[in-house]
Amino acid sequence: MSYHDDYAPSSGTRAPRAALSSDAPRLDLSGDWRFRLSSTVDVPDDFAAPEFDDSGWDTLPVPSHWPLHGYGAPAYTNVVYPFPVDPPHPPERNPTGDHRREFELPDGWADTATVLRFDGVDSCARVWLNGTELGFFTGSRLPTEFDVGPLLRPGRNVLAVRVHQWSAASYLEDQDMWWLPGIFRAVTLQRRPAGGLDDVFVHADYDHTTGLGTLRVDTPVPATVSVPGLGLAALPTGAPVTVPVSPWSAESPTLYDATVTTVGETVRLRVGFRTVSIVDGVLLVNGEPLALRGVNRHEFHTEHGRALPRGTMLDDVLAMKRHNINAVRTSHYPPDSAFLDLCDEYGLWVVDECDLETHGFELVGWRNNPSDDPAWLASYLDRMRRTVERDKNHPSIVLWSLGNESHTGANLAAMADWTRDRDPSRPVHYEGDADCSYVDVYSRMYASHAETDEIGATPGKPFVQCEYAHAMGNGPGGLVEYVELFDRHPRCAGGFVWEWIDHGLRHPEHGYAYGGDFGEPVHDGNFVIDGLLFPDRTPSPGLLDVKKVYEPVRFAFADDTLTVTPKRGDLSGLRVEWTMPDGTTGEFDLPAEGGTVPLPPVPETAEETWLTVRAVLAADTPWAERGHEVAWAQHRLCDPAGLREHWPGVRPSRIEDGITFGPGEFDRTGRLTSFAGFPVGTPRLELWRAPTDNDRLARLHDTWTANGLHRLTHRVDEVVVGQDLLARTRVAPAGTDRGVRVDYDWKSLRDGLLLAVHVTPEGEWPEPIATLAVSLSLPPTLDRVRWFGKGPGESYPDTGSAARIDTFESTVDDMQTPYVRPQENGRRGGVRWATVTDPSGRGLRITGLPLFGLTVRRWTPTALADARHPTELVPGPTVELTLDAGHHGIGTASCGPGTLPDYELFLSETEFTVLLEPV
Ligand code: IPT
Repeated sequence: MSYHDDYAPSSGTRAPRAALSSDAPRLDLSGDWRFRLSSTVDVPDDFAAPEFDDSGWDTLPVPSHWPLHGYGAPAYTNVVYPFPVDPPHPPERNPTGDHRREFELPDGWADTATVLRFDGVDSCARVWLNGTELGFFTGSRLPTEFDVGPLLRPGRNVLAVRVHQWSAASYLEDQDMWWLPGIFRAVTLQRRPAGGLDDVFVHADYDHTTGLGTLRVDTPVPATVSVPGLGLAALPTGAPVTVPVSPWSAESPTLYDATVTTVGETVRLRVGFRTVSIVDGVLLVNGEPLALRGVNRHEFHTEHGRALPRGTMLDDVLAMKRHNINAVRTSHYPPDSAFLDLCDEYGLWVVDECDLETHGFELVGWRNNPSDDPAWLASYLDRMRRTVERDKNHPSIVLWSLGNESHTGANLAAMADWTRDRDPSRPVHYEGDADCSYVDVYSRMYASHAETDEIGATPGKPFVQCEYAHAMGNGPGGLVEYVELFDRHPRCAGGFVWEWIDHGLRHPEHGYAYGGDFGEPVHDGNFVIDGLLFPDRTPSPGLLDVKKVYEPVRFAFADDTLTVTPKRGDLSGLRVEWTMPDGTTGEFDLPAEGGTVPLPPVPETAEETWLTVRAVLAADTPWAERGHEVAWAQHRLCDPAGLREHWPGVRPSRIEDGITFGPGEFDRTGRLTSFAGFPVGTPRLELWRAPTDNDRLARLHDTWTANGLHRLTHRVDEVVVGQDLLARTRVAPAGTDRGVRVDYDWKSLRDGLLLAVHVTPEGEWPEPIATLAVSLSLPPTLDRVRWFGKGPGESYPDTGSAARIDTFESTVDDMQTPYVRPQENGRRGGVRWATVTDPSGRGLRITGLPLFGLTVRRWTPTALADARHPTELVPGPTVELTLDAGHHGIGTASCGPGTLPDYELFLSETEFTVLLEPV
């Protein structure tokens, strides 16, 4: 057995310790390294010799993943291991990257203790300095240090690192993400001064009953601690001191700068005081119930994979704060420490998860799962120790998580025991411990609403949904109802949406790649595209919905009053203002704890009028500027009777080869051929949509295609030309006797034509349909859209919390949501009226009686369904206008529950009416 197929996690490494910001000199070894890739481990290791000639090698930036720099290719699998399950053996084809880096030792560094630190290498590395082997290590997202002082020499030094993509440790790293080997986090040399400080453990508790904080800093050698902001100077470490403090919370992340000093070294810390506790099954911080409104975050960058630029980490934190997200689960490994520093600084509750997942064993019935095999115990403990020791000083971390999807077993229990012993101040989380025999909180993933409700109502340990609301493609649906349950049940500490960002790798042909796009023989397709951010970090509609449902403010309207209450924190940093559609605005004066205020006067108007109330930042904060909208709500002030009058104006009349009726021209069979002078395709019934990921993975799509919804045929049975024009049709797919009677009843109204569509099912339709709509083809120049309804973004029956009612303007092209895998998207719900016009302003106006869903696109649902990437969507010769009376909800059945019963759509006898007028 050699090191890469051994159970042992490492050799020659130092004991894990806290990530510290020290005044001891350090040398960053990032930059261009020499690189050579081999396809097996079986290559001579002579390259480690300082005199080895690497002039024929390539250059590779470090940190990086070599498959993202043209060596081999990335591969994506979720659960399945991309190699035979035969632990601890990695596959024989084991891409091996040899890395070499020469560096000059800074003056004065020779003959002093020095540590070589790797913050992350995927997955197994063997290291030499100046030709002497230091050892090897595994644990891709965990830090490793070696003592190298005696090996350093003045002037030129040569570091050689051999990295294997696969190792025994790969069995412990089966997270749902791209397989991306490489030295992907920093490599540094850190001088260790004599009398230095190797480790620090900060204990900073807060007693909410007294307002006092207790600080104790433990150090392995005598040291002193100073916290100028608390008037503490040069106190000995190891002894507690109690002083009045402001506590740390995600809403108000007060940090105190501190220094810890020994004779040889000073370490800078940022201390946050908070106490995590569990009382009567409720998870508390500083005595307040914790309301985790979280997301799962993988480290991902479309070009750099998990080698994240610093700026990207800040972008993530700012985007989370701006979208009312207050918690992160670091799925499924500790992130770069710099990210945790940002969580401390900006305020996010963190569940810090160990780098562990053995999910692929599920596919072999969990046989030989490492979690219960003593051979792996040392590796499990090693991973947890490296997690906790590195991250123990972050106030943002409120739970330790043992890992993800590794079933259960004694090794996990041992990790939990060790953790509790080392750090009793934070509860332990692990979703796989179903009966909570070794964890402190009950955790589930994708529990349905009904189950969440039931768990919430049953006494027990605090309940966390470590994953819920799978944000794959269009969706997630059902968010509002989840958050209502979290708000309702004290036992529910909240949850973490799966997941933060689509892992779409930039690709020259496809735009963004997902599984299979690099020719992987085994892969899981676009299951890696399930984030709230698109791969380039633009927010998806799902993130905007999350922002709405995670709002920290509640608005409740009564007849002529509004009650505003904080859901988290208080209102002190917010200004609550109102606007009317006519532009009048005002401000409410509210105390920090909230209150009730009278509504502004109702304007005199016959139009439907909505009052919009917004809570915005009253002053700049570190994460957003003054005026940033935190929460909002709308209230209808005037609801006009609607358009009910019907007066016969012109009558339809037969002409030579068709029928003319007001602005409409019809063929002899009653099919609309032009409207207001524009050639159009007649309205035709639609029952299908291009499947969303949720539809596909729930097999709802299979039901729809089996039922032929995507291949309806249309037959005209009768045309009646009288006062009105009535075309009676039957719509049905081939091969079945089920069908739909559809009567298109055209009447003259105002300048236009009122179309009433009567739908009557024939035969049994027991399964849901995708939509109930009519589509018309318009000339491609009609691409300007204005509407009064929900917007500006898309909404479906169970999504679109972020959409508000207003008048919006856009274009057909801008109304498409660019899901990485094309699917149904871009519908605007609750539309009262819309105009679709050409650049000169001519076109048609559609008025709903009362409301409709509006979709416009340059391709058919079939083209949308067939495309695997947006680059395959080619504009067709028409603009397809779809007016719907309903859609089946979106749900989250790609992983989790489907559409809630309230949002299901079944075919039943229906009539829906729109008025078409020329513009
Ligand atoms: C769950 C995983 O924990 C997560 O990593 C991700 O794969 C997610 O599914 C789906 O995207 S596990 C699943 C079996 C519930």
